[in-house]
Amino acid sequence: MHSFANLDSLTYSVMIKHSSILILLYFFSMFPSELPAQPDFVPNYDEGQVPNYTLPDPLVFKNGVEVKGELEWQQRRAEILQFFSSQVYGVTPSPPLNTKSKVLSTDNDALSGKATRKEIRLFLTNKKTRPYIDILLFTPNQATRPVPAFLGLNFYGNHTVHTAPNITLSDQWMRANEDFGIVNHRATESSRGVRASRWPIEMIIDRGYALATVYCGDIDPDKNDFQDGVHPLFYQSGQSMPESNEWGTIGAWAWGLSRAADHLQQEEAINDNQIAVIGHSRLGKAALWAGAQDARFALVISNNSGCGGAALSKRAYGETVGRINHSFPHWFCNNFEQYNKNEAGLPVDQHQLLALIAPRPLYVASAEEDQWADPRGEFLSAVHATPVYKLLGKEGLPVSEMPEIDQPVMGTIGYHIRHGGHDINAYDWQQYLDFADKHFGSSAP
Ligand code: GTR
Repeated sequence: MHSFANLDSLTYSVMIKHSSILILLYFFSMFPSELPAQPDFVPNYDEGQVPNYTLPDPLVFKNGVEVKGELEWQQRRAEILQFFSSQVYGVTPSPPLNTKSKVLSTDNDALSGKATRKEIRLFLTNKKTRPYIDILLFTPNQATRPVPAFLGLNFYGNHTVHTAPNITLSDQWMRANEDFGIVNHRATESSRGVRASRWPIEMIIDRGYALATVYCGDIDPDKNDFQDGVHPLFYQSGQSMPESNEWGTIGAWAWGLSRAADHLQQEEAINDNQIAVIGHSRLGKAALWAGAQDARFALVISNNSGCGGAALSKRAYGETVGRINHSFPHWFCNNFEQYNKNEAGLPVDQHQLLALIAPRPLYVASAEEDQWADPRGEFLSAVHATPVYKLLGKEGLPVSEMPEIDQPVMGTIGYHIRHGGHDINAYDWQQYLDFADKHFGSSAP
């Protein structure tokens, strides 16, 4: 740090003259992506300031006709899905034909002999180069029949979910995080196991479940370009960016989850009718979108997914559509920008995304201190998806009042708000395991 006494007089006078600019520049350098471009955004955390809004009814067609039975729901469902596809997440292309897989490693004696750990690489083209998707899979050794599985993306590489030294260290671009041993956007040895608290693998295995995870950046690194993930595989000649209605990064992540499911269906240790998709935060948005599009996901879990995930956009509480599109311009399709500061103009809301998952079991979880993700908005979304579950003969969410902290409720839709902040931890997983037991039957050996 310079002291003023060491500066020559010219520098000193320039500094005095421009002191306000310097202070501002210093201030902006502390919050590089936050302040300069959107200085006017102040999140609302006051229930009293939530705008009046009317939620579109999932059981009424765009033309005003009411949905009365299952058949009509299928048509209405297609209408809603079409809107989310072309206006929110962007249209997903169909899978490439040449997916091939290769087992990179197998350890039959993982977790002190409790599990088998495998790494499987899914090649998406005929080449051996990226993009490819590495699946890290743990299956319980004690199982006597195929077991249900949880599948979820991770933020910083498969090697971050467990401390084992022989899990392949990702060499793909990562978000900066020196605390996690990510240096120059690449993982280092010191990042092994840094996210283990989010993946209580032993508990999952002890309960008789398999766990599969994929680094989201294998599918598309989390940055605002569309060059080094899967998007270029689908470009028309001359194209270098998705069109306004084509998939963004969340769309790609959801697609990648489906490709991982393609593989899990081939694994003999796994019951392919019992694959649950799970995700935290931005990856929770991806899990919901994957669950909405791909009915092979027999159970869907959204952990603190917030804006563009489970939370109702029209409440504009915490993170808003304008804010998320500003901070993460690559997550959604460009058409979604029409609703920046215009949530009232949205002909859908996120409860309809949840309704697309009906009648399959769905769990939405919030955290008390995670107001940015709007816990009440996440809860209300589950409430307003419930009529669709009911139409299909399922219970949906069993309550209409928000439960107390750490008091989970579990119908066909489950919900909890736990104490603490934005995270996924062992408490959350315990609820998901209980919820999966409830719907799949216990798998405990
Ligand atoms: C925040 C973002 C949220 C959420 C979160 C996360 O910065 O505003 O929508 O996705 O990141 O993924 O941890």
